[in-house]
Amino acid sequence: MAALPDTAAQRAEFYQRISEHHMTPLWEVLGALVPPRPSSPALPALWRYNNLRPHVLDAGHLITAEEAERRVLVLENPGLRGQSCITQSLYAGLQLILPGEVAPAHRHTQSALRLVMEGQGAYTAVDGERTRMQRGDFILTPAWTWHDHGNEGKEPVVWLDGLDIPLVRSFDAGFSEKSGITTQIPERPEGDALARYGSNLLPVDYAPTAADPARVFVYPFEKTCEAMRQIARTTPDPHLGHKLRFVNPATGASPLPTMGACVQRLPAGFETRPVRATDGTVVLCLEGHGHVSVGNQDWAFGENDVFVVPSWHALSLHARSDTLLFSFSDRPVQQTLGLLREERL
Ligand code: 1HN
Repeated sequence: MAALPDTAAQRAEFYQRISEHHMTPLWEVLGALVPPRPSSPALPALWRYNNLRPHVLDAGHLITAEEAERRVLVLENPGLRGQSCITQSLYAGLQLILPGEVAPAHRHTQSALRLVMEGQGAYTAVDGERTRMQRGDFILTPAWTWHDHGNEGKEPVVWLDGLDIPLVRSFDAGFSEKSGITTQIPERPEGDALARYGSNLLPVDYAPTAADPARVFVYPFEKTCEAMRQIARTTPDPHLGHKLRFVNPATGASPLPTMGACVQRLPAGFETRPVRATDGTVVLCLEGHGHVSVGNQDWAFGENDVFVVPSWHALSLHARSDTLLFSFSDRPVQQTLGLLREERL
């Protein structure tokens, strides 16, 4: 029942009075604070790489990687413009590095992941070890690790960055530091971390603690493809197709504490049953093409297209050809906090 006119006026006057003391009535906001189910301000959205690519390359004419520190075009959720967010907890952007350029070494408490989309010849260095970036490689920059990038090749290199920036911002726990050196001098040969920590082997005296960053920091596309090719010979799950999550091979835990990542393969013609989950998810199409439906939106998608599935929006996928998708979300945080809910419809 609506309040009587004089009651409404009295309440408004009361709200005014208490406002001076920095107080506000809970009953006016309770429903929004504690919704019966997630009702995200984030919207489903899809970014077509063919439309983005020319603008990403244009940025290369306007600013150098070194001047920008990181030359990135942020993918802003249309429901969250101005906040540098793709979901309420996650940031995503497309980074460009041109031949001969470097992006100087720095570190921050925000964790980053990268998925290489295009181009050959770039490297990234994490805490003294380089890896050459190949298309489809999944690369980690754990919190507070030194990292820099460079392009020693002949082509522009573009990758998707995912960071937990909004999450760290919600804790007001952000620190960053620029290194005195632009480019880290390699302390170990390329491939060292993968050999020591990612080959079903571990150094005999290695006992990681919860706070230690993952030592493996690259998941080569070749290895991911080989695993997916192998499991594709079995029957796909009706909701997921063939879907695996990336792990820290030394612990089996998520490679980053704040962001989980998966690879999913759908055979040509396969249509998934709808799934909804509380972890808003960013998806990148690595191979193939198809149709995606998110809530009541749907789009065709193809190679290098990126789309976002906000919390509690039903997702279903229809592969028109053999399709490989990379995705990331804040799932490990929600699992740790006991918040994750998932419904297979
Ligand atoms: C960052 O350090 C990178 O290292 C990319 O490539 C994007 C966005 C915000 C803050 C730091 C990188 C970033 C970032």
